[in-house]
Amino acid sequence: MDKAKAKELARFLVSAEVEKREVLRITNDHPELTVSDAYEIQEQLVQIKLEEGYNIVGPKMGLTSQAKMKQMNVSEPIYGYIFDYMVVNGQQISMSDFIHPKVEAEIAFVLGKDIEGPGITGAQVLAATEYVLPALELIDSRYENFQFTLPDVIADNASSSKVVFGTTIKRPDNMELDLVGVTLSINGQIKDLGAGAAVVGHPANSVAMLANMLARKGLKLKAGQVILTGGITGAVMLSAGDTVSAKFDGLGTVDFIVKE
Ligand code: 0L1
Ligand code: MG
Repeated sequence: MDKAKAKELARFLVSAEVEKREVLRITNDHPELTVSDAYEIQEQLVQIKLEEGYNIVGPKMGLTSQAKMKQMNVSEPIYGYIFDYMVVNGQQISMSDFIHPKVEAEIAFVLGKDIEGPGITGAQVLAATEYVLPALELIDSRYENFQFTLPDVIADNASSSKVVFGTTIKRPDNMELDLVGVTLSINGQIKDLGAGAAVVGHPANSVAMLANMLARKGLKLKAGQVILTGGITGAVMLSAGDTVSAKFDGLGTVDFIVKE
């Protein structure tokens, strides 16, 4: 795709994010957009954020559950990026910072050394991991009614919006992360639950797939980055007044409240 066009579409999506305004899918006007074009738009979006002075906290994986992959008719997850301005300080978010947020419970990885694909395995990821921690990711598609095609959502930085990290950190050595159970409750009611295995069989597999996908672009995972591996639970819509709490076996809880 023409670089100028990719930049124009990235600017369109950034302005929708900044103005918290839902927009029509970019594939409405550009039905020819491929997945590769979409990643070029995402790269331009990342470049805009970096030029604005924001920093990358780490990449994230999306569409890692069988259900989401089936729904989007894909066999591979997608990736996007979490920036420093997306990290919630404290335990409160405001509806006015979003268009139509949803929350999903995830396990995040922090690597102790760089990992470069291709051919990376989950076992190699675990050996290179410094620690894991629980997280609640807030996704907020910029598209009308949270509906999109695969190129749309990739261009839109995989719906990334905010993230609330938990404070429990654990080395993964003695944990079976695929067996870690998670409940996601809103206002005291369990809305969804799952186990780490919901994330492409094991959250470390998700990081390995990410390393291998980035390698196609000549990129690698870097030590110190915080990597979101994908939803263990489904994504649940939020409303003002909600109290959100996720319990992770062996990894504590992550809580926040939703203000107007
Ligand atoms: O983090 C995610 O899994 C989001 C991926 C994009 C699809 C969505 O917005 O549900
Ligand atoms: Mg996610």
